[in-house]
Amino acid sequence: MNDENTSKKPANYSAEHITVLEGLSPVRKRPGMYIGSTGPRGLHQLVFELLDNSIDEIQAGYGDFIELFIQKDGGVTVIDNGRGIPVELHPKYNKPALELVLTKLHAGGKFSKDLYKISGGLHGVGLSVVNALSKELEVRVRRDGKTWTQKYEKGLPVTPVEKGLPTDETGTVVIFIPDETIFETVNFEFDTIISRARELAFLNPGVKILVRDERTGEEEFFHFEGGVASFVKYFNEGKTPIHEPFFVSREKEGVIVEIAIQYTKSYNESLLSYVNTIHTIEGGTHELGFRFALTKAMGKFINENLGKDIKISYEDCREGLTSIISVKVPEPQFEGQTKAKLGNTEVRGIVSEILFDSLFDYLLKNPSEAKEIAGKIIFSYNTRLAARNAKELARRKNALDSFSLPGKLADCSSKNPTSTELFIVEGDSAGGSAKQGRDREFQAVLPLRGKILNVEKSRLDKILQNKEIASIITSLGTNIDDSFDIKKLRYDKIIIMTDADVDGAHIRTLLLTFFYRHMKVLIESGHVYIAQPPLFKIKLGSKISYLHTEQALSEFLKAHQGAKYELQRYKGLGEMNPSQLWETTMNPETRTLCSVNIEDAIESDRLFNILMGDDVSLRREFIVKNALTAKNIDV
Ligand code: 0RA
Repeated sequence: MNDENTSKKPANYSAEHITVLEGLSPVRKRPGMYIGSTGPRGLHQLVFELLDNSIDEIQAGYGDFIELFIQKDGGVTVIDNGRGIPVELHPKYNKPALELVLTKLHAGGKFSKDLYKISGGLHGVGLSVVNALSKELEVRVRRDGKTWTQKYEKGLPVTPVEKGLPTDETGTVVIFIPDETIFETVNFEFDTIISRARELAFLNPGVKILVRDERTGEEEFFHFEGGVASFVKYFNEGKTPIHEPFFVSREKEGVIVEIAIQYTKSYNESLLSYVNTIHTIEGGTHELGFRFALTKAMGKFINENLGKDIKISYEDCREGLTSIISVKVPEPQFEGQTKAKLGNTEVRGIVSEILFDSLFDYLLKNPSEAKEIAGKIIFSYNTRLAARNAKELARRKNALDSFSLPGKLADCSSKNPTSTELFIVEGDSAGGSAKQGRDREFQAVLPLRGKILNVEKSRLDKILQNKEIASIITSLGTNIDDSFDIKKLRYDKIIIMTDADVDGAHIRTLLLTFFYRHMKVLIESGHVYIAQPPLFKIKLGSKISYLHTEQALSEFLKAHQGAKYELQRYKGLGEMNPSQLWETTMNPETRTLCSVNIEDAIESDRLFNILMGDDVSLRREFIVKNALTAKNIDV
């Protein structure tokens, strides 16, 4: 960065600082390019350009007031008490600087790139653009003890720069009448002009602006020492604020940041952001920094100073919030549809740092205000969470109610809910055997993935979000909790079929607990069963027997002492082929089923809590002990 590229203008400013690019014919050819349109907006843009020029001069530290008159003849006069536009001859062009400023695009040292410039104007082409689009324009400069005047028509000088009466004041006067051959309308609106004047007065504290409509005698005067803090109060008129505005004005790395915040009892959020006094309706990096810092400061205060432990988001901070953000950036990059979005990435961090520090400090130093604001935010947070939960529940229940059955369900042909059975089978391979071995007329099979085991550490409400559990609920058709309806049950028997090992016991516990907590009636009305696959297959000659317990095995061996036999121990359902599975576990003629009663389920629930606990050895012990303790009730 060179010396000139700072926030101060060179003290000695004269004609040679002015760089000249081109004449004004492009402006008259394509006015829309320079002022947006030739409609009412474009017309008023002429006035705004002049206001911006005078504001820039005052912001540079010269002068303090602007007077604006809408004349009876349809013209407008803008007066300021700045230094006055330089009038010296430019050495290269041999013309007064004043004339160059008015007749050349981009002419105007205060706007050339290497000098710091903060202006909402059209990159400094403002005055010459106004001149180009005016039927008549007169400029008067008071400077160096003298008065200087020059007149133009459609951008061309019709008089030289003329020296007038001596004066000890300084400043610039521009009087213009818009060219009605360019504009669709040349009628200036008082309201449009005063609202921009008011906005500029808020954004440039200290500047005094008088606006008078000579056509009607109406007059408004704006002067706000409070800057954006005054703006926020003005904006909140008619609402009920809950505290005096928070306000910060600081500079960092050449960027000036001014922010005012005031919460009201209204439900709406209003956020106005400005870059170099341009209203950035599309937001940008300054707004991002603002949102981030507001949320962070409020979150830190709520958690560290109010003893909460919550994670708020900007959404929670919006209700009743009115904020004005004004930043002044040396070289703004505007993006977006209407070029009304700030793109400079560095601004995000600058704004957020300044706001976070000052806002957190404010909260600490103003405890009663802080409590009011924080209370509002915590309330919003709770409301948002409750709404989200309700929505999630509704969504979940809807999904569970849905008519579409899970893809993994191999349903039975019969739709008679008093004679059908659903086998809930652990693992895809056992599921495959069960599907092949079943009687598809009345037996349905729903295989569960081992994934269900991973939920052991989850809370039960999390388990409800488990895909496997969801497929059970839709298969049964009953829904859960308050929405449970036994009349919608699609099967008579719900049969849990798991391996006779620790994992099998675990998954069974989980399922029983789930039924107990969310479908209690299903158990109470005796619809839930546990399949009893055999532990052993024993072959004596050509005779095959299946045994379910160790005890049965030793009795069998005692009874057939000395005989030659082949023994197979089943480690899982998957080791049986479909016909064996049918024969031993699924065929109602030969199988053993264990009916689950409410006590079993209560025990499962207790077990579940232990399984959820952190004591690994206790957990292990319980699983092993309870793996096969279900009472055998023949059905
Ligand atoms: C160029 C250079 C200087 C001031 C201005 C332009 C200037 C322009 C306008 C437009 C409306 N009011 C204005 N006031 C000043 C700096 C002159 C110096 O260094 O003395």
